[in-house]
Amino acid sequence: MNITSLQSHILKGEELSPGSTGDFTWILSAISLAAKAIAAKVRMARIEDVLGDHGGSNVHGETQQKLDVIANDILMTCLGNRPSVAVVASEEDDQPTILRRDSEGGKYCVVFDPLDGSSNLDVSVGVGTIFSILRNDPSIHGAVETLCQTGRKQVAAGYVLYGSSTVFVLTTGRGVDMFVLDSTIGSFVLVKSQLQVPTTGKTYSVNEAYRDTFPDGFRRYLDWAHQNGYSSRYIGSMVADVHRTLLKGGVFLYPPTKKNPEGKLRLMYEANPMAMIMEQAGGKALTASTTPVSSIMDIKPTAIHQRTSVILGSADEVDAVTRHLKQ
Ligand code: FBP
Repeated sequence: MNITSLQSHILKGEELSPGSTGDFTWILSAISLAAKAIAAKVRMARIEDVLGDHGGSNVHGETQQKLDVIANDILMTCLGNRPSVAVVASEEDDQPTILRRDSEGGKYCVVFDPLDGSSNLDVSVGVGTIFSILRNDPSIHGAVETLCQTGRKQVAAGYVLYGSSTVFVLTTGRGVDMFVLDSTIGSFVLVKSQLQVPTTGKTYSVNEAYRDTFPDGFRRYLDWAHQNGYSSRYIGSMVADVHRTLLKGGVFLYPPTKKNPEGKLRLMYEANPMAMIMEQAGGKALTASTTPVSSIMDIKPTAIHQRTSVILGSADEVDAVTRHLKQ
């Protein structure tokens, strides 16, 4: 039986990069270790009684779930043990954390959303971890300045979906690979390499409850989709909605709304990593927070927790949305 583990797959990838030192592989092994620990916590959450509010709120003023804090601690610990990580930033922390400075090494930085969609935990709906790996530039001293690189600068990006199975989807800029956690051997096993998103898919994914506060173009698109036999799927957990879109085709949208005129989802650790995955899989990832609509990965960030609107998925379906935005 031919089993390719995440570790061996990454090591093989390293052979393709002359001069690679293994630092990068070490970081990905930290993220996969953290993912296994978080998966176990999510699965046992109701039994171990770690569901519900933590009692505090995060920098976004959102109620923090107990598991948000647990997942954040697990990732911080696993990444903190890796000498090649200089700076980390999390959705749950107001400020980035500098782990190592200049001469202490640290070639890379990691930004992440430890538990995306955590408001769905209580009802056992799929949640996920999203991460983005960037290079550290020791000539830049400020942690925020170091991290504020466009999505095009991402060295790798991915997510872990804690759903009916635990799925790890990764890109290092050479296509998209999918792994599933085989708990009998405790390893993420390669199940699909060079994954391509279908070019079309008659499914849109958006919270239509906010429809009346969307810009006109999005409302025109939804009317057109209704008249053209589209179906709607919305879980309310970005990782789960994007994963379905990646495998089945369609489009995932989070437009500007009255409540979030610049969009709700966070650029650095939600939109950028998902955009890299989608583009590497042959899809598209755009934002309507710029005029004209542009690629999410071309946005120059100015803040760690900045938000953006999101239109991503199958190339033809993203084009169908933008056609209506331009009218
Ligand atoms: P967090 O849970 O990490 O804050 O993520 C935000 C999120 O839950 C996404 O996963 C999801 O796509 C979106 O917000 C749902 O928003 P809404 O409830 O407004 O539709």
